[in-house]
Amino acid sequence: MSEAVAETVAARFGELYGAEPHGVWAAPGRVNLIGEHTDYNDGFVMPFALPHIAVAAVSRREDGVLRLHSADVEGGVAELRLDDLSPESDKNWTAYPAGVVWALREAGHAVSGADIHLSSTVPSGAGLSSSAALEVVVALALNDLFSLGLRGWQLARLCQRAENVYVGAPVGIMDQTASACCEAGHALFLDTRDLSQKQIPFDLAAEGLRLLVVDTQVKHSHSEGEYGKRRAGCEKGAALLGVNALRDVPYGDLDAALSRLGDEEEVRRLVRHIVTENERVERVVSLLESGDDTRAIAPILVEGHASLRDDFRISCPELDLVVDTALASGALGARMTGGGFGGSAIVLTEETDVDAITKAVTEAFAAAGFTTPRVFEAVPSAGARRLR
Ligand code: GAF
Repeated sequence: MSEAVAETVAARFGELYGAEPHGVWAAPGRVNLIGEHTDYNDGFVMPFALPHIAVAAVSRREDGVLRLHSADVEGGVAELRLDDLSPESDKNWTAYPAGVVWALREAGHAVSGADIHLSSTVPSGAGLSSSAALEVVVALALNDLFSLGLRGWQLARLCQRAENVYVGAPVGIMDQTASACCEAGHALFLDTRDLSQKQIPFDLAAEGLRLLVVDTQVKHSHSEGEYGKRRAGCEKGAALLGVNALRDVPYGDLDAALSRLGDEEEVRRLVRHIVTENERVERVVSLLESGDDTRAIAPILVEGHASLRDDFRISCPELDLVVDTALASGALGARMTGGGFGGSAIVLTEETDVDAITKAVTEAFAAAGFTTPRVFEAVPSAGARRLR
């Protein structure tokens, strides 16, 4: 399948730029199994890659020009001069690939220009890391074409810098690392403090299980204020507690830490979510590593959703409706995934209950007057790679 996609994207590159591309690369979107908003607190996360990919056909240039085109956005080829790239100057989709070029050059890597055509199957604004997929596919292509020799986690760091500084969204490091480093059939246990990683086998089908993604179709964006407010609140909590990051508050010290926060009720809630969420990731990892029944992780997913809804306060009626309806229709576990305020939820279920749950959620959305959700099965897939 990837070969056919590479062929199509390369052919379109040829029409746009009048020559064969020097190569074609792919980078996936992700869902996060557990560990939400922990990544900018130096904590733990556990995403896996989706089969949905951003694909880039790219050729190297030597003349300081960057040309960009997307199959997914109306409009022609955008032409930029590398020397003119400057943070927060671009509010369009082109800021993601241009930001990566800017970040590579800012870090001292000799990138002298490129022609790029992009095409993505990662739903945008659905909390499935469509932006990270775009960034990582461009970073990987340039890494290869300019022989930069950077590893996956290094590309992820540069992509995060592009998004933080060039695009202006204060995101953590999870999505870019997931897109760059995930492996098929595995979830990625990532320590966001030092980016140490462990690939955890995650084969739901072997146990008669499925993981559904329910895209609520409620769009969200991290450059809007609420994500940044949560991040600032967590940083305030760490400062009040005298630690570098909330990662440094041990789970066993949570009550004492909360009492030290006195009447800072908002900060207390944020701290409680982060400290308990890190502990939930550790519990999920140890259950999966023990080789026990994967069903055992389901209640932890449900706890995680309650914490995001009640303490971190980033759920929304549509996400809550997915979780409540799925659980009432026989799902083993469910939670929102990603940044929140819309986007997607995940549902862990027996294979035999997939249809009933999909029907129940779709009907509940119709009854509530919400836009019809998009439901699909998530299979842990490969990370970023060269297709040709
Ligand atoms: C978004 C961000 F981009 C990630 O860095 C992470 O914080 C996530 O929200 C929440 O876990 O996807």
